[in-house]
Amino acid sequence: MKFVKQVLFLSIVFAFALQACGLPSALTADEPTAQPVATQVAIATEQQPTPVEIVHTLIPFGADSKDVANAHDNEESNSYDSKSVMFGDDFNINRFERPFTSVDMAYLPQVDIVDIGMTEDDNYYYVHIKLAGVDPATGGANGSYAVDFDTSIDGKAEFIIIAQTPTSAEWSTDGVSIHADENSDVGGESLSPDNGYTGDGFEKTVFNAGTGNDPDAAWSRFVNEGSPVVEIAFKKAFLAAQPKFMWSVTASLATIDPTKFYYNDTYTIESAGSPVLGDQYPVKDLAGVDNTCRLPAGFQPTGTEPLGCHVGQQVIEADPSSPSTIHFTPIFNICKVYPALCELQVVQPIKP
Ligand SMILES: [Ca+2]
Ligand SMILES: [Ca+2]
Ligand SMILES: [Ca+2]
Ligand SMILES: [Ca+2]
Repeated sequence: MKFVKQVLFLSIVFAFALQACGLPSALTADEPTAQPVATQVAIATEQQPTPVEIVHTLIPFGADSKDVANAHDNEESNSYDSKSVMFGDDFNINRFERPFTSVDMAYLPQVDIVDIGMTEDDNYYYVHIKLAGVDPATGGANGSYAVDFDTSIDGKAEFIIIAQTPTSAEWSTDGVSIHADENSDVGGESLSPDNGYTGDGFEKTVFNAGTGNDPDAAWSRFVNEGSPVVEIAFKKAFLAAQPKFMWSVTASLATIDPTKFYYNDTYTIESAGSPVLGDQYPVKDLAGVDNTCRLPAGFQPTGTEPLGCHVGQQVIEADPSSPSTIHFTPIFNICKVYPALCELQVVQPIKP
């Protein structure tokens, strides 16, 4: 009991010392003591991190960059009146073609991917995402646009870059973030739906709107000259140790949550609904989403890469009838293979 009283007394002293901080010295002359004041300073330091000014030194250029790969995605702009799709949506292999609102199946051209491509120059990879149209209300690309990188080439991505509502025709880091799956649990056990997925997806945010060790790591812009195109630039230096990967693109009207990105693990086929006429029609909780097959960068595909796009006459798509046969590399620690990527650290930006 005596101990409790002492603690209570010390707590009162401490609370009073905090309150007394801003008072005139005459009123605080008798107040104790050194230790509570020291504690107070520590708390104040913790709550108010020193803001860091973002200074860019390398800005993407984009023009004259050379082709890495490109592909076409299903387009719904000529057939959306049917409020359904025939191709490009297969829940079992995490492929989606549903640029429609939930249940009503109203068309959302700003998240209907038509073509994707990657180019490169000395400093950056550039991902080009051509959309079927813009948001009729704003004339813009009001969605989340993401590119995910499968550096172990097993169908499971190791990190993702998300560009949220890119508005500027100039390159900007605003709304651009990078998230890594350090503990290798994206996608669960296999490409098949995991019943009751409990992983944390891409849990490690390594870049956010230009904050961090490298403020020039990732950028986006929205160009609408003839066709609406979202572009995402990513510094090549981070993959220099092993510049070989597969990549794909996702567009979503809802903000993409990097911890819940493999939708066939985080939704059930019943809750997701489907744009294909049948038992699960129409689209339900998983609405306004489009994604693409995977393209190679830095190597010639062998034809066995999971979820690969068709290349010329060669079919390199995984067999959708047996996705359970595709199992992921057991442990692929992105932060060990590409340490520079994970050494990016998100810090508090200066408030305008
Ligand atoms: Ca698609
Ligand atoms: Ca599409
Ligand atoms: Ca899975
Ligand atoms: Ca994870």
